[in-house]
Formats: sequence, C-alpha cells, structure tokens
Amino acid sequence: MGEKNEYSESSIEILEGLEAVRKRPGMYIGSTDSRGLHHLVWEIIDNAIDEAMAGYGNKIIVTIGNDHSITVEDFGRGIPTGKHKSGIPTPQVVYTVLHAGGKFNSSSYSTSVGLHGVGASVVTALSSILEVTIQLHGKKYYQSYQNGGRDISKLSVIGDAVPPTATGTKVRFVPDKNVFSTIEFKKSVIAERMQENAFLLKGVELVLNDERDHTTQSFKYPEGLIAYVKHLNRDHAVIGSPVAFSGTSLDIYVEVVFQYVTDSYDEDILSFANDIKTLDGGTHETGFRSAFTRSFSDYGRKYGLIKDKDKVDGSDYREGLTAIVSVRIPEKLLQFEGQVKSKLGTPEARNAVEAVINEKMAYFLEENKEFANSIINKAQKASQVREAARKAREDARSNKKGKGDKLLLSGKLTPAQSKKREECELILVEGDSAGGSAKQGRDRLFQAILPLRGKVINSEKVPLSELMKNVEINTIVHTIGAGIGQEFDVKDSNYGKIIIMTDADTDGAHIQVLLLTFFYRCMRPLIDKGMVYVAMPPLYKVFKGSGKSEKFQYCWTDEELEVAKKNIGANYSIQRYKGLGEMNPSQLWETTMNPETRSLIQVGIQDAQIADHRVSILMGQDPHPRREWIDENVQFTMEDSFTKEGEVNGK
Ligand code: 1YM
Repeated sequence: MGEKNEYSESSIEILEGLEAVRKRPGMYIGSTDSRGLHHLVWEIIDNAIDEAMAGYGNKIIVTIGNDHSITVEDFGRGIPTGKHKSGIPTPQVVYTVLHAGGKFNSSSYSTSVGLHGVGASVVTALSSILEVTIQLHGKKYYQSYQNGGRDISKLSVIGDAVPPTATGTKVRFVPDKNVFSTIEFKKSVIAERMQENAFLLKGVELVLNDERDHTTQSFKYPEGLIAYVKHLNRDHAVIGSPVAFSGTSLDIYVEVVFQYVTDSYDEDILSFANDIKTLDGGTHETGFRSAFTRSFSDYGRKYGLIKDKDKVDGSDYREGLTAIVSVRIPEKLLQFEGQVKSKLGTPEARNAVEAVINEKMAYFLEENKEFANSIINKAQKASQVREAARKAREDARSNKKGKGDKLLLSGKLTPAQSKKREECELILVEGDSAGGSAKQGRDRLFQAILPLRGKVINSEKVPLSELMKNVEINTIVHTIGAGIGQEFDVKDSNYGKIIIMTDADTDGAHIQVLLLTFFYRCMRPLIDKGMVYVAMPPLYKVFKGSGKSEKFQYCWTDEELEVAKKNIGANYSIQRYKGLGEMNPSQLWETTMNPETRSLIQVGIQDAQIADHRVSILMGQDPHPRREWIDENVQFTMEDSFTKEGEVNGK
C-alpha cells in the first residue's frame, strides 16, 4: 500500500468529464431544487467529516456567506498537494475529475464509498466558483475552479501556513444560479445535519456561522451517542439515564445507547453504519432487535417473571424505547441495499451486534434488577394491551353489522345528536341516579351520557386482556370508538372531550384515579391531546336565611365558601353536596355541565402519570392503608395535582 498519500493519489480513476454533470445535474445530485443545492454542501462537509473520523482534526467550521457562498474548513491533514500519476495536482483531480468506483479516501472506515457517491468535483461543476486552500508542509496552497470548472487556476503557494505546523483544508464555493431553482441556503437544514454529525463524531466541534444574520452555533458532544439519545428524548419523561454499550465482534465495532420514555408508546430506533444514517435499517438493526428481545426474555424467564403462556413479544419490549445503533465496518465488508442505499446489507453486522448486546446486556440486567423488572413488567402490560386490542377488533368485527353498531353495544349510552365529533362530549357519570339527572339536564345536541355502574375495574390488578371483559371498560372503549393501546387512533374518537363526572368523595376520587389510569395506559393520545377532563361539581350551596330563599350561591372550595358567607351576611345556611345525586337535573346542568358556568379541569400527562403511580402504589397487596390514604391524599380538587388549564370556572 505504501505511504498513505501516494496510495490516495494513485487510486483515482478518471471516468468522465464535468460536462456531463453540467448537462444533467439531476443525475448526480438528485434534483436542482433546494434539496439538490444542499447536496453540494454535504459533499464538501462529508470530506471534512471523513477526515475527522479518521482521527485528523477536531474542529470543522462551516460558514454560510451573505454572497450565497458556503465555506467549509477543517484542520485535518490537508489534501495532498503533490502531483497525481496523471501529472495533474492532486487537489485538481479531487475537484475536477469525476470519479466513480475508485477509492478516493484510504481511511478504512470511510464514508465515501460511492454513497454520497458523487464526490467533490460535482460541486465544482455546479458552482460559479470553487476555491480550495490547503495548509500543508508549512505552506498555504490555493487553487480556484471557475465557471463550472471550465477555468482552472494554477495550484500555487500563496503564503506560509499559520502557524507553520498547521494543516487543513478550506473549500469555498458559490453555487451556479443558472443551475439551481434557488440558491438560498437553509440554516436549519445545515445545522441539523451538522448536529447529527457532531453526535457521531464524539468530541469533534462543528461550528456553523451565518454571515447573513451574524449568528454562530456550535455542536460538540463529548458524550457522543449518549448525548444524542438525551437530545432525542429532550421533551419526554424518561426512565433513568441512557444506557450505553460498546464492543467489537467480527472486526465490527458496535455502539448501542438506549433509554425509555414513559409518555409515548413509540419506538424510535436510529441506526448508522460508518456514520451514515441507515434510514431503512438493515442487518445491524435486525441484530439489535433480536438480541434486545432475547436479553430481556432470557432474564425474565430466569427469574420467573415471564411464563411460557405470556405472549410478550419483541415490540412489547420496545414500547417507549429510544435507541441508537451505530456500527463501524471495515470497508471490505461494507455493503448497502436498496435504491438509495439506506439499508445496511453486511450480514456480519447482524451477528456482531447480537454478540455485543447478548454479552453486555446480560450483565447490565443482572446488575440493574430493578430496571430490568420494571421494563419486563411494562412489556407484559404492553402485550396484554396488544392482546386486548386484538380481541376487541375481533369482537367488533363479529358484532358489527353496519357502521355505528359498535355504539349500540352499550345499552346505557345516551348519545349526542350532533354528527360533528369534535364538538361532542362524552360524560362518564358515576352511578345510575346521577346518570339519570345528567341525561335530563344535558344539552342533547352535543353531550352524550354514559353512566358507570359501580367501580370501574382496577386496571393495575387485572391483566389488561381481562380488562376488556369488564363491562364498563368495554363500553367505554366501544363508545369512544378509536381502539385501545397501540391500536388506538385518536382521529377515530367519536368525542372531542371525555369528561369524568364523579361525586366529590372518596369513592368518586377512586373512580377518577382508575379511569385516568385506564386512559393513561390504554388511550394515552387522548391525554396528550388534552381531551380528558374532570368535572367539578360544587361542594356547597349557601343560602340566605333558612334555605327557602331565592338568593344562593354555589361554592367549589372552602375559600369560596368563606367569601360567600361574608357576602350573604349573618343569616345564612349551607347545604353540603355529598353526591351528584343530590342535585336535580337543572342544578346539575347549571353547576357542572353547562359550558358557560361549569368548572372543568383538563387532565395533563403529569396528572395521569400521578394517577397511574398512585394506582401502582395503592392497589398493592395490603388493602388496609388504601382507604385511609385515599381519604388523606386523593382529593381531586382544584388545589390538588391537576393542571388547571383549558376551561376553568366560568362563574
Ligand atoms: C473542506 C473539505 O476535503 N478535507 C480533506 C480531504 C482529504 C484529506 C484530508 C486526505 C485524505 C487522505 C490523505 C487519504 C482528501 N484527500 C483526498 C485524496 N475538506 C476536505 N482532508 N491525506 C489527506 O484519504 O488517504 C481526497 S479527499 F484523494 F487526494 F487523497
């Protein structure tokens, strides 16, 4: 192979002229719109990235000029300035000779393996000017290619390197405005790509200057992929810190980082092969999935957490998972698939990833039993929801004769008249008697009433597959009509608001907690979208005089009661409402259901999480502390845990 530079200089194949590129730019960069324009930037940046990845230079500076130029500067070895075997200076070969198939860059993990495919000369062909400045051997070299590479200056020394030991490459180009439909570079597009590269190039600083608005952004992540996962999960509630593994197997270096979130069912797996994003996954991702599943299920079986009858599958372990899988594969093994080469084909990558995960994950789970147990528990719930969803779909299919029939599953639902689903409200009412008042008092145009008899089943104690057998839950699921669990699609909801209306007492609080837990676990998008509310019946009615008086006031809190007492004067009486049933239909409408006068509390994700957590604690083995605890702590009044937003107290 000889010395590196010699090798590179002699391995360039000359295949085509730049004329071909100028004639049919789309063939080389995909399109001549904004996307194609940015392709030019990636070509140049990728060369700088390759150099940093090979271990040369720890900073890359990109500048968007206010003259429609882009400048990329790195502090690597500098493109060799000697003559290529063809007699042409190497930089000129790099920037004016189309190459295909020939290996440009000898670093063993190079990204430039015909992926970004086309090479820097394409940028020259589609630019009015491209200039390269190289610092090497204590000198500063310069060459320019103008007019799509038709006019080429001599490669010349224009001064000394500063400092004399400095090395690196700087390229500036201005895209040809006659080629592109736009020559406006988009800061956000460039920044996003640079940030992604910075996560992968642990510790290398990528700086983006924009001369148009005098801004500078810097991306540098000594934590690498760990920082990437944190970044991806930045707006989520996470479980613990990211977990990171790395190791080498079959000559392939594997790095995996993952972290779970509690506020999403989605799995978000990003994969990279030699720092190229593999949007369509491939063998490394397959290896990750299978080893990940296997590690958890081996552990679960070993400790008797998972039984053979459990139908936990891989996707259940990946609910709420954010993961990055990155492999470095020697060039000779690297192979991509698919039209856009966005899928890794290297078969060894699967085995390598599996080997690394199997080994490291087994240790990790043993050493972090609490985490392991909680994820297995979570996966079991996910599998139950999946199973329940499947059953529900089957039931719906066998029951459904025509559209809308699923609503008839509940004999108790009093539907709303409006066909505009988003304006309709489903009011879940505790008890048949309050349900009766609510039916009479409601606005039949948009309010549907579903009375819930007795306690809603406790979704913590009962497997979710059983949950669907519970009449109340089953009725709710079919009434909302949007599925359950992973199958849930909020777009199909028959209602824009789901309102939980219970008595303001312990049992009512209990029902609220159970329903919220159910929505949180099984219909989370309803909560994410702020469609779940808790109704607030008043606690008191204060009358002037003995109680027959026309003058009275409803109070929702003790503070309001105090104010009301003062307003009314010395002679008052107070009625304390113990349940919705104590109100007649018109009182119920006026105080709790009429959008003009009612108080609703919009349930936020945190409230639901708190409810979920409470259920987990409360519904454990020992029943005794339960009621006590609920009495003391669960007062779903406005002062408590609910976020008070959306509609509040219209009085
Ligand atoms: C702003 C763009 O292109 N940097 C860059 C490119 C090269 C090298 C270093 C380099 C590579 C090698 C040896 C090698 C390239 N060299 C060639 C070729 N920044 C930018 N930095 N020495 C220097 O791969 O062995 C092509 S790219 F082929 F001329 F060696």
